[in-house]
Amino acid sequence: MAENANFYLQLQKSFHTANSRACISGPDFTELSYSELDSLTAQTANLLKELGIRPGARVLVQTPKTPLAVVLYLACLRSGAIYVPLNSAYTNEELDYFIADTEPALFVYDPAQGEALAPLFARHNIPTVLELAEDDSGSLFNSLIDRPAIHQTVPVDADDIAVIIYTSGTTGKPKGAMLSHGNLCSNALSLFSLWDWRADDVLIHALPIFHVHGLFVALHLALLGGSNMLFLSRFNVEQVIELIPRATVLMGVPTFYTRLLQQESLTPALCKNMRLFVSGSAPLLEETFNEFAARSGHRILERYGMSETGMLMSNPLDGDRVPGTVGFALPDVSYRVCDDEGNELSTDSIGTLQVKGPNVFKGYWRNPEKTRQEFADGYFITGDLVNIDDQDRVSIVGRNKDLIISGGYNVYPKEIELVLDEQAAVQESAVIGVPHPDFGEAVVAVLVPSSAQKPDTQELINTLKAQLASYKVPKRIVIKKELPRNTMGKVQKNLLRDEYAQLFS
Ligand code: MCA
Ligand code: AMP
Repeated sequence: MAENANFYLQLQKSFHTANSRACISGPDFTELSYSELDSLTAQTANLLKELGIRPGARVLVQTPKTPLAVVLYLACLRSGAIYVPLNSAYTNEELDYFIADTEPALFVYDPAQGEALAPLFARHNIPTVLELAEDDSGSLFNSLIDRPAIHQTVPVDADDIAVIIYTSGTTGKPKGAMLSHGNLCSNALSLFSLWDWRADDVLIHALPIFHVHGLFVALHLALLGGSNMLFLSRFNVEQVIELIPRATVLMGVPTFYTRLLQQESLTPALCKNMRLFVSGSAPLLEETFNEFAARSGHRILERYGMSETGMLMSNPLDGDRVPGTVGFALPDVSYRVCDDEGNELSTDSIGTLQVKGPNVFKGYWRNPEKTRQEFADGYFITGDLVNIDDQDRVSIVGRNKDLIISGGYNVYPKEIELVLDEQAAVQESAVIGVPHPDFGEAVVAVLVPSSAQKPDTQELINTLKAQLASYKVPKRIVIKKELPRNTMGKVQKNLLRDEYAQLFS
């Protein structure tokens, strides 16, 4: 019989070694040791079993970031259930789609949202719902009492799905990227070795745990190391400054670093125990890299990845970290660069990056058509435009997809344009990203009104806020008589981006 490829078993090796060492520490809760974490995941996995959550069943999760939320994720791995984390900013409209698409056996939610969720619970037949509040209280916690703290981790194949991460798309509807136990394990082990992770590393964990960066890269490395995490429910720059002297590693999106740079207390002396600052999820500006090096004494390590693939490229731990580049392919990642027709180019040309490796996902949930479209000859088409130098160092120079990255969150313009175009006051819209000093890029909507009367932009913002997560809502709406178009009739967003490039400067 094939070996049990459950990723939890890989993590559990370090849990046993770390034993009474602190795993999760934080300002708002009692410290959790590795042996306590292991027992709690066993109790939770036993609960899932009693609730009839079978391997392959979906567990949909939209909760605050707490220690028990980490336990729930690990318990899903242990049970062979498919964990589906959702951004806590998603509105009911967005949730409705995720519930219908995943047909969850269990939905774990924040009781603070309970009343608002009632219509959704009435509309969908979800077999079990449980609460998980920001202080870890609620029916999930209450249901664990008296559950046995021993659980036989469910056997899975490396290709069995562990997690579905939703990512939006150019057509507007989010798609669920299916990541297997093998995907998670290979990527975590690669990074663990590449970044020379140590048991005595102390990680400041200030990222959300519903995306790849916080859930996989940060959490997995700390757990594999049996290391201590200083766990914050969200990024708070003052708290991070306070924690830096006790920590060795911080992982963040570029906004973390631009906000840290605004703190006078950021000095080489403050950062003397740190060994690694990692940035990813969005481009890190060269000026941020340089300023941070001067102010902290550390050269940020920038790496690049995607929800569908986990991490793909990384600047070196030892050796030159070059600003504006994302470094080299991880050892088990192979790639090619192609033109728009899919013809392979020599690596010194600019083209779309395509990748292959044990980290590449198994396809989109219930969407074989989309999966087929995004692969070519076994390579996943990233949609990122790259340039690779003669040393094999990769720079992301653009995107072949209409995507805005705001504070590390991906925003697909189409999703917002669809809502705007439905409004009576709007004839047509174009949503673009423009440079923003805090979020890197900010969402801006350019509108052509349907009548001579100017639309009430605040009303439009309120309409958008009711339907879309707040980070997707434009930071500014501008009105124009018409949108620039090329001879094919396509809106020339590049011209709009140029026109409004200074909007936030
Ligand atoms: C919050 N707001 C935002 C964002 N975050 N608006 C645009 N972009 C954002 N990222 C909204 C809030 O809803 C609020 O709106 C207003 O902006 C002010 O919020 P603020 O308090 O400043 O925000 P915050 O709570 O401090 O959050 C900013 C943040 C956060 C710390 C940058 O967005 C964050 O943690 N981002 C990390 C995202 C991440 O983990 N990405 C990894 C994806 P209002 O006032 O109207 O309510 S994984 C990935 O991309 C790949 C695989 C990879 O390579 O890692
Ligand atoms: P997601 O869809 O959330 O997985 O976001 C993945 C996308 O984020 C990639 O396709 C890139 O466009 C972008 N990305 C991630 N890391 C970086 C980086 N270091 N530099 C530039 N873009 C990045």
